[in-house]
Amino acid sequence: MREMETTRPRFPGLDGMIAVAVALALTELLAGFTVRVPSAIASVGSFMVDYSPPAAKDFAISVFGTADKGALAIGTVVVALLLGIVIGRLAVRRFSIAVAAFGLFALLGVAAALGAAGADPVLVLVATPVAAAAGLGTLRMLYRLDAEAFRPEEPTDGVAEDRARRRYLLASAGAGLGAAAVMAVGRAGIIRRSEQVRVSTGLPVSDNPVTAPGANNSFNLEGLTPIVQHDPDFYRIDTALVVPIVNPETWTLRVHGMVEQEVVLTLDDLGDFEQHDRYVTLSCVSNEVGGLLVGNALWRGVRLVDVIDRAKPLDGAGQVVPRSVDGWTAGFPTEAVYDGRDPIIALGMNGVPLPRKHGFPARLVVPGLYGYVSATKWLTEIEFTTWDGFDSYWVPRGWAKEGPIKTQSRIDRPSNGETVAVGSYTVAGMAWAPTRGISKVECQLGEAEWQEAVISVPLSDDAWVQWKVDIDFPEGAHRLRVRATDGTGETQTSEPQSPRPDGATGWHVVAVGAA
Ligand SMILES: Nc1nc2c(c(=O)[nH]1)N[C@H]1C(S)=C(S)[C@@H](COP(=O)(O)O)O[C@H]1N2
Ligand SMILES: [Mo]
Repeated sequence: MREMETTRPRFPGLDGMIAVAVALALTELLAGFTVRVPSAIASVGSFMVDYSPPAAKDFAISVFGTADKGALAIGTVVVALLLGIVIGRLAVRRFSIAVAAFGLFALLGVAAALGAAGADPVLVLVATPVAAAAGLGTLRMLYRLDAEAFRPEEPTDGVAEDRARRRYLLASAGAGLGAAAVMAVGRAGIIRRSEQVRVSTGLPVSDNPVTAPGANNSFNLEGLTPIVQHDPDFYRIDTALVVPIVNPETWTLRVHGMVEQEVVLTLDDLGDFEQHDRYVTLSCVSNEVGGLLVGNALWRGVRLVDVIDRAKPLDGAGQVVPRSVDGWTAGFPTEAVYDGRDPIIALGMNGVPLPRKHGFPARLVVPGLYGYVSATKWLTEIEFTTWDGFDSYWVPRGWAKEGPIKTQSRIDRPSNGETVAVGSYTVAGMAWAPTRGISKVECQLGEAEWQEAVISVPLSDDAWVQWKVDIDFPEGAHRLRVRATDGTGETQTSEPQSPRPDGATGWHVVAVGAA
């Protein structure tokens, strides 16, 4: 039994794991220095997402939801480390297995990285194999020290063995911790660089949007949502488990498909178009009645129609399909470009270039349509096709093909379950019906008469409003509800419906105690 172990390493799995960590950390470090080498973790992560079964992906999205998608990066690292354990154990017998595995890692890394926007092929071709070679070298070294440390047949006074073990411990711990530190430095570099690049693009920055009259909290009430929401308070929803880092210098927007003239524009080209500022409220179709997946911002950018006029869509091109750098698609009727809602390709949000999580360098904002059919972030393509010719990302997953935003209202204060003092209390909240505007908001305590609320000066018909109304609360437990009427005179339906397939309906109700 003992003889069979001879000079084999005792912890080949651990050795393999550390070796993989070293290789990954090196690619991450390089990616931290230059945007021209994409992060291997991000590339492999997106690769896994692209090639995982849709059900698994939907599951991950529903689990992680709006949470920070650092989860996928961590998941990718964990999977890679587990693979490292397998490689380490297999390669004990034949080192060529490790060579093949790391070679494959390099090949996949190169393939994934070259697919990423803004990658420099030469740098990628050099960097990835170097990282793989470093991983292999680490494995070879650890195997040797490992085997020496636990050589069973050595007649020993204990001293040499102790020294060998210490050497192995130092080498493995050093390589492992070193890899973790290098990876952290790389990550931090990636994030810092992408921020620098974003801020230095010289993209149009609007005059201070929050000084516009009524642009903030018109009523100055505690607990009431501000009218203009700033990142990071602005909700975030997307399928991007790793937030894409787009290099604005190499980014392009291609308008193609059923058009007379294919058009390719750089960010500078877009900067040459006339810039427009629009307050538009964006809502997620998944927003429950009373939910927080809705927000309002000042978007600055180029009118979609100005860009599309250059391409000249053909007759029958009934659908606009905006696609992101990571392949996500929305889809909406071409009519929406011309019917007066005037969608924009936004480059700025609230006076600064689009934050990365909200689609840097460009996204679509189409007033009156839920985000899932319209608001493509990290936009890179606009394709024209027929209405029936394509179903965008969420449509085959059980959501409606058309997604007009429904009129909604929400009570912000008091919050559900809150107890207020007996007597008069100012109830307040938000209401929205993008493109139609809000004409009336009413509140009802129990079965009492509906009371009309005061509405803030609307920033536009596309933007939500704040509302408030003083209500007299007698002692006891109450039910308080709200309903809004849009600019066409239609009151939101009281009929409750869940978000799937085309947006929740019903009146927001909160339970309030008065004492
Ligand atoms: N590239 C991309 N764009 C996307 C999505 C996405 O998953 N990927 N999700 C859409 C959905 S469902 C919504 S509600 C809005 C949310 O935009 P926000 O995160 O800026 O609030 O983005 C839309 N744009
Ligand atoms: Mo959404």
